[in-house]
Amino acid sequence: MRYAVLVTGPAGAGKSTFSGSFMTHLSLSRRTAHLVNLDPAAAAASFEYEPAIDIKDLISLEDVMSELDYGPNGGLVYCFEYLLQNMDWLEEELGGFDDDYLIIDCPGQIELYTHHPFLPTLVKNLGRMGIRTCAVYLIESQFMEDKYKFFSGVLSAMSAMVNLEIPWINVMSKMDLVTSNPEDPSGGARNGIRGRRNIGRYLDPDPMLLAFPQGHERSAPNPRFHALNQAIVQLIEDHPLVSFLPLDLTSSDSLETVVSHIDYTMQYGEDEEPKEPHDLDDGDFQDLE
Ligand SMILES: Nc1nc2c(ncn2[C@@H]2O[C@H](COP(=O)(O)OP(=O)(O)OP(=O)(O)O)[C@@H](O)[C@H]2O)c(=O)[nH]1
Ligand SMILES: [Mg+2]
Repeated sequence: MRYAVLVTGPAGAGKSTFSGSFMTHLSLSRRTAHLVNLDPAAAAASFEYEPAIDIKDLISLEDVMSELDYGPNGGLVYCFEYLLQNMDWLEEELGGFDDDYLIIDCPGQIELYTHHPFLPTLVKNLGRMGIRTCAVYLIESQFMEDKYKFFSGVLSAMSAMVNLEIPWINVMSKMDLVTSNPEDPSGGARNGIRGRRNIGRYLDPDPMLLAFPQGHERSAPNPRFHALNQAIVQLIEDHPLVSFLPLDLTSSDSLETVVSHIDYTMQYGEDEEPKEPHDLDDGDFQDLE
């Protein structure tokens, strides 16, 4: 059985950094993993590990921009469309990896997750090749700075989830930036991020955070926005899938927890049959006779 983890999320969420730490974690656990880079704009220096498969071997943003005169955003869309038309390239590259674990580092363009057909097509192709795939969606702890930023993060995660329809884990990355000092009277506000005593409300969202506009808790909210906010609150309340696992890369326990959730979500190793005695050659019992 082959497994693939799509590491997704908005720009700068920490996808490449997490992919590197994930690789290290698996190799320390004596598991073989390969890094796949799907970001045609990624600088070689951004990888802790050399990617085993790299979209830049097929097409790079730099070439598209210089040769076709595209700007950076149009150029990226061109690269993804080019990859979609050349899925056989990816299939061939992936063909060499049996029984392995692929960590697929995705680009950070938000349109890839909300409406572009690139990832759904990729996921379909992986499924057809018998690769069990799950997605990890990272948003960074700065999203907890205020509730509006936070809910835009939640909604982007939900939008990506409905676009992909595969097993899914949301992760709140860069938790090392959140102060751990409960005595800190600013509650972490010095860093612009809430302290740990408040983060429970964010990791397991309390939809009522959105029910009143900021700074207007006591005054009557604009009825039209109030109705919209209530509808969003209801949606999030009815949708038990949107909660976040905290990820602090300075703690190996934290990484371990995220990896075990990924394994569980993908049912990693469940198909490996335990070796029953009757599966063994007769020769194996010689010493017992
Ligand atoms: N403090 C802290 N910084 C981090 C962490 N993870 C990543 N960063 C920093 O955040 C920035 C972006 O990290 P990347 O891993 O490149 O993020 P990315 O999601 O791959 O970015 P794009 O590919 O450009 O979308 C870098 O400056 C990292 O050093 C983390 O766990 N803690
Ligand atoms: Mg990256």
